[in-house]
This record gives sequence, structure tokens and C-alpha cells, in this order.
Amino acid sequence: MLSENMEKALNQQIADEAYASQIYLAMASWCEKSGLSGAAKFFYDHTGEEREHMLKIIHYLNGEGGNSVVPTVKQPPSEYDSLKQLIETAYEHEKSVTASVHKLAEDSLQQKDHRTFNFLQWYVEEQLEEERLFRTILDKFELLGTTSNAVYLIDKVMGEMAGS
Ligand code: OFO
Repeated sequence: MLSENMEKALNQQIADEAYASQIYLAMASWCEKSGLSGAAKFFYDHTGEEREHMLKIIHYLNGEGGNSVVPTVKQPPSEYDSLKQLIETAYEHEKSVTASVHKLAEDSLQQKDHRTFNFLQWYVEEQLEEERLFRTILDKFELLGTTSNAVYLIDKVMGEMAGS
């Protein structure tokens, strides 16, 4: 049985995933209008993944007899200085999602809510992947720099990474 606190915390996570989906949608749009078609593809893809993350929690919460709340989502930033700055923002965002997922996992253990703890393990793994993904792109900036040629190449690579 889900505690009231856990239900509230999972609803907050639903809201966070919804916001992540909006941020990545805004990033995809910025990339698209900046001529970065590979990065746009990557983020259009990623916005869908975050929506899936949100849906997964909605289904879990409802299935456990809780009430999921479809959140109001605030408007994400729509302007970025460069592709590198945008990726840094995405990476920082993922680190904050990791922190909230870990906090949820800790709380579920403390409450001896083993089902929720088990459910959250998927998110723990996923966050590892997500952080790695953005770090990999930042590593490419380290390697290649931020010249137009470098950005052209990184955009191309991101297009190939879409869906990963
Ligand atoms: Fe990008 O993370 Fe959801 O969970």
C-alpha cells in the first residue's frame, strides 16, 4: 500500500518528467531553427522518452490504487547561447532528476515500500544512461572544441545518436 507521502512524491516525479519532456521539446525546437538538424532529431526523440517516463509512473501509481495527477507544466527556456550551453543545461537537468530519483528510492526503502523501491530501480538505471549520454556529448566538445566545424560534426553525431 502506498503511503500518502509516497503518492505525493511520485506525483512530483510525474511533474518533473513532464517538465523534462517540455525542456527537451524547447531544445529540439531551438536546434531545429538553428540549423542543427541532428541535435533537433536527438531532442525530438528525447522529449518522447521523457513522456514515456512520465506515463510509466502514472500507470504505476494508478495500478497501486493511488491517484496520479496530470500536472501543469511551466514554460521551459527557449533561448540558448550555443549548442554546448544547451547540452550543459540538459546535463545539469539530468543530474537533478537523478537526485530526485535517488531520494525517492531512499524514501521508499525507509518506508519499507519494497514494490515502489523495485519499480524505481528502472529509473536509477535509466538516469545512469541519461547522464552518460550527455557527458559523452560534452566530451566531444572537449575533444573537438566549439568551432563551426566542430559543431557541424557534433550535430551530425547527435543525429546518429538519436534513439539511443
Ligand atoms: Fe531524462 O530522465 Fe526521465 O527519468
